[in-house]
Amino acid sequence: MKLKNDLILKAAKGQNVERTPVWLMRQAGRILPEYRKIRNSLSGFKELVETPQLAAEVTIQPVDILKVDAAIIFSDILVIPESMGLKYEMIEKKGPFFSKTISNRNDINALNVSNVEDHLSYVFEAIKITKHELSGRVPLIGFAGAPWTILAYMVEGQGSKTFSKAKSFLYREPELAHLLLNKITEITIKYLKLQIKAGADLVQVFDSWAGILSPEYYEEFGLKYLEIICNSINEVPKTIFSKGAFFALEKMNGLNCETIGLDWTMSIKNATQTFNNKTLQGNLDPCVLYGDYNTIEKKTKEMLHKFENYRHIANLGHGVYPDTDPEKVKCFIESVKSYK
Ligand code: 1CP
Repeated sequence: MKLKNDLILKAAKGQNVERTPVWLMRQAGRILPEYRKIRNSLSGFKELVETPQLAAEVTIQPVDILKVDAAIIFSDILVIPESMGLKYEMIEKKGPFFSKTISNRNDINALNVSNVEDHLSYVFEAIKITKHELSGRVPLIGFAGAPWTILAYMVEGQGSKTFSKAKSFLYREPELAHLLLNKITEITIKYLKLQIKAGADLVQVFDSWAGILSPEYYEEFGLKYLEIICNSINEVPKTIFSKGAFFALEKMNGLNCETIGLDWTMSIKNATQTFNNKTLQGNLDPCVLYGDYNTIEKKTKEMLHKFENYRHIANLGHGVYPDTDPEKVKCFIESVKSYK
């Protein structure tokens, strides 16, 4: 089906656009009362993720309500460890929890990288339904976690401020870490290709914990695998978002991807001088949306001004915080759309 609004695809490919496209990381979720209504009628987050018709419905909500220029499929990066054999629970107000974690070679050998088509069939089904129901209004973004970020959860077993268990695994067992990263990379490539086959128009890889590694370690345990993923996927434009990895931007210029996500700590001036032949995505501080309407409009326009004449997809520098007022989110989106 032909897309009626393909701004984000054009911007990703560096083609001329009549205005900057805009969407928000974590736009499908708790900021919307319409989402909470569906979510509260279910046993939990996982039931929503695993019920394709409902996952499609909450994926489309931000397109209808917020008028963003792209939808992102409602799922989580943690479906990949689960497909490999580590089941996760999503604990209310706390986050993900894995009762089984990875600590030795036997644990890694026991992981399964096949049958992702069956294990995650609910994701592909949700993508097909979403594409059908969007009927070309906006493109659909598929996604996965980056191998390092997925390893971090598989070793740590839950969210953490420092991920010191996961980081210490890299220092204590570098060979096993590479073995695990190779397995995650292999299944992630299959997973992204299946999302594209099901209808994803563009894919984003989230390396949420990139910024806790040293530059040397991020190159060895992070970028190396992002490079393999980028080189293996050529069907649609790819975005790499390495949160906190300001130290790696120069190296990331060499990745075979169209778009690089920037968080709000990264200097736009620095980034526009570092990259060539890439689109940049981001990077308003999510906390700007706690400001009043004038501040949101002013800060958004200042950001757009700094990206002027550069290939750009407007977004926040990380996911929108759950207690953000949807009216403030609309103000951000309107400010991008009305920018001249
Ligand atoms: O109660 C709820 O409804 C659960 C909250 C929630 C939601 C809405 C979680 C738990 N995941 C999601 C959906 C989700 N996760 C999306 C949906 C699409 C969208 O963006 O609108 C996406 C892209 C993700 C990706 C994700 N999950 C990342 C990478 C992006 C990022 O924010 O850095 C990470 C790190 C996760 C793990 C995760 N899932 C949920 C939580 C609370 C966490 C973080 C836990 C931690 O602190 O480590």
